[in-house]
Amino acid sequence: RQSLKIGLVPADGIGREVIPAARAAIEALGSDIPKPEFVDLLAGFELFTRTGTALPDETVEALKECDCALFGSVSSPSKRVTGYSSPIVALRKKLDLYANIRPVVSVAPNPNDKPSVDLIVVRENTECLYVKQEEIKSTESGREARAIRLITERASARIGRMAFELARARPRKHLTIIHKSNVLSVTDGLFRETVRAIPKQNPGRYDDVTIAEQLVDSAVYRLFREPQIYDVMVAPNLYGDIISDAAAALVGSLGLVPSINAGDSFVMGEPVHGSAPDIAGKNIANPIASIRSAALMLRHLGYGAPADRLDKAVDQVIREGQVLTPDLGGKATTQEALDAVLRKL
Ligand code: NAD
Ligand code: K
Ligand code: MN
Repeated sequence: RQSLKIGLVPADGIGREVIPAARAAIEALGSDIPKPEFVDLLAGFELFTRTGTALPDETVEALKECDCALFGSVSSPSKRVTGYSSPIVALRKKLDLYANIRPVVSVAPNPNDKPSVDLIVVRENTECLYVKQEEIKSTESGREARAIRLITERASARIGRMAFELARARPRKHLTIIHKSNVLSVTDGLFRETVRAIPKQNPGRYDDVTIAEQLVDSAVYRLFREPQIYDVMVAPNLYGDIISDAAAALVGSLGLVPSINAGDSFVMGEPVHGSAPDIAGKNIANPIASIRSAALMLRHLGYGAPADRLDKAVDQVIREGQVLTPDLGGKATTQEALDAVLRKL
């Protein structure tokens, strides 16, 4: 590659503060990566309120021309708004980004120590309740709402393979399958059974991977009590969403946790957090989740060394504890936290 075409979709709220920070961090990598060429793209609820579309076709088409992308966050209202639908949920489907990979890692106090939390949530990214097929009707006893929860063998198998591949590449090689098939024996039963069948379909490949499974509620409980038992966790969409926010609390802030939305031919980095309306516009959002998302994206594309450089710079800033944003107990602005990372680079 001569250059790296990177689509930038900051979208709403603090997305507009943290995605420019990630861009600056990528630029600071210099000749470690092919020359980045950024493409600014629109999406989001604010765009919807101005123009009536949350995800313009031009944005989707432009992304298809990019090598990779970074997405910020959208402000999806909790009340139904006619004509609006979350652009990030739509983008994951349109670009077939079927895996949401969310490493949650604490920074060890000493560079030679092991982090106390070091796990990856592998979240299925296209189905489950996020197919958003909901309906409501009036009955004699009041309104009744239902939703379809779709679990397919195809999507469960591909997310399962992704999880096994990640597990076998890690030192501990341990995979936990998260489900609730004691109650949802048909849907979660299919997810569990499909993931479990993967080693048999790939004889020898996953012999070193140890497999555990856990009901989602007790998994959250154990996550808080003994996070060190987890290595790679694979889950249907909604459970994966919830577990990763919960795990973020263990490492200090949602503002630290990155992700990539990955498919077979495209990758989009994205901080796990949302648009944080409570702090938006104040220049105090933590840019680290987005900088780490850029690192994950680069690593996924094969640029492991520059990705490590970014991660090391971030770790140093956290460890030194001098320039931290308020979510981590500090007083730094987004720009000051970014500058601290850039200095380490
Ligand atoms: P949120 O993740 O936006 O915020 C939760 C809490 O964490 C808030 O107190 C916020 O200030 C804090 N926080 C989050 N990111 C931070 C950062 N980088 N630095 C410092 N503090 C940070 O979740 P929410 O408040 O439940 O949702 C707000 C909006 O975001 C909603 O409209 C929701 O739909 C949307 N959302 C979008 C995405 C996405 O874009 N993929 C994900 C989650 C939520
Ligand atoms: K986000
Ligand atoms: Mn979430």
